Amino acid sequence: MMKKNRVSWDIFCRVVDNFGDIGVCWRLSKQLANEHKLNVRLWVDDLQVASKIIQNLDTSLHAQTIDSVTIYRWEESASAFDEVRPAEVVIETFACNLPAAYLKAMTLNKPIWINLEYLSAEAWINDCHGQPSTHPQTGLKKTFFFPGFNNKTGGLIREQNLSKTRDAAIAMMKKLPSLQVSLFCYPDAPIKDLLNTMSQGNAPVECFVPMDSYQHEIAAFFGSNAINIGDTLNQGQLKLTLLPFLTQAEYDQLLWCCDLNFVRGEDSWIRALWASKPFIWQPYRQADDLHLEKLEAFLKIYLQDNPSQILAEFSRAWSEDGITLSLWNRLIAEINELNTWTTQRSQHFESQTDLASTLVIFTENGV
Ligand code: TRH
Repeated sequence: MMKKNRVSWDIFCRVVDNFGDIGVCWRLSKQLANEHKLNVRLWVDDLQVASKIIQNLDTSLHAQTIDSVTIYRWEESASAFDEVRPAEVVIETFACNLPAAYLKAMTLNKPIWINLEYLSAEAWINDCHGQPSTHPQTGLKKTFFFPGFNNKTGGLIREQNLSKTRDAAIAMMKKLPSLQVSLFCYPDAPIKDLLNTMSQGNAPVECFVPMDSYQHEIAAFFGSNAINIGDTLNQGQLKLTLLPFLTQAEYDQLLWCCDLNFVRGEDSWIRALWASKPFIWQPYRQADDLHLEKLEAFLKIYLQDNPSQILAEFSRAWSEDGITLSLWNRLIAEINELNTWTTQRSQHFESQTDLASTLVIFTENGV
């Protein structure tokens, strides 16, 4: 079959909640533009939030190019897309619903239309990945594209040079006497219980917390009414430092230099996987405890054949408010063996085709 190289791509990102939507879209956009040499336009509805992730973004501009990606403010006005010719590939991320005028214009040049879904480890996505559907109003074909942890899915976002860069950075880091931990979670996590177990645990801990929405809980734990970026607070075995919200690249480096990482949502989850260190993932809370099903699905595929149960038990405790001192002491007692395991698991998933590549392959194969 003749391969057709479709070079113009439009990616639509609606910032729903937190940073993962734009975190994922920005990483993917840069990779498609710089590794696959595609002309990528990233349409974002909230440039204010996006500026936390996209360095040097000027939130006053309608259009600007950064890292070879042209970023547009996604204006909601009915006429905003009247003059916009759809790209050859349109990626609607997380079912964000395309602008009506743009969708109408798509009926003229009939681009490849992909709906990029949220990441999940659940088995059902294997059967749903790549499934087409016909848009009722326009008759256009839309394909559902699921990121995932095996080759029946679209794969995971991973830059080409990531593992080499990580390994070089880790090789330069010296082992410190205390356990180095990074903490990025949702405010509903049992933060005080975790800090309590760290302070009473069997080993000294240095915990690094990038600024987010739970510094009040952290300050309260230390009996302080406020904690500011750069502050270091001590209690028992615990020394905690509040960091600024880091760039994505800096955050990767934090994950690489820590012995244990607490992550959440979607993008930091996978960055922790690639950091190859032990990590505890907190899924975004959903109704009817669906997030716990997502957690179990991930633990099942990530921890298969691992003789120890501690990562699974601690992960459940973190999402279900069950943190105890004995769990913490078991986790840190096994941290070296766990690091060997997580390094192997990272290598396993690195052997999978990455998401940007599977998207390009899909669009080249003429759909
Ligand atoms: O911010 P999140 O909770 O976003 C989540 C996910 O998008 C999830 O899929 C969605 O359902 C939910 O929102 C509504 O977590 P996530 O996905 O890890 O995104 C955080 C981004 O922030 C990620 O790209 C990493 C980046 N980051 C930094 O750049 N600097 C930092 O200091 C930290 C802690 C994170």
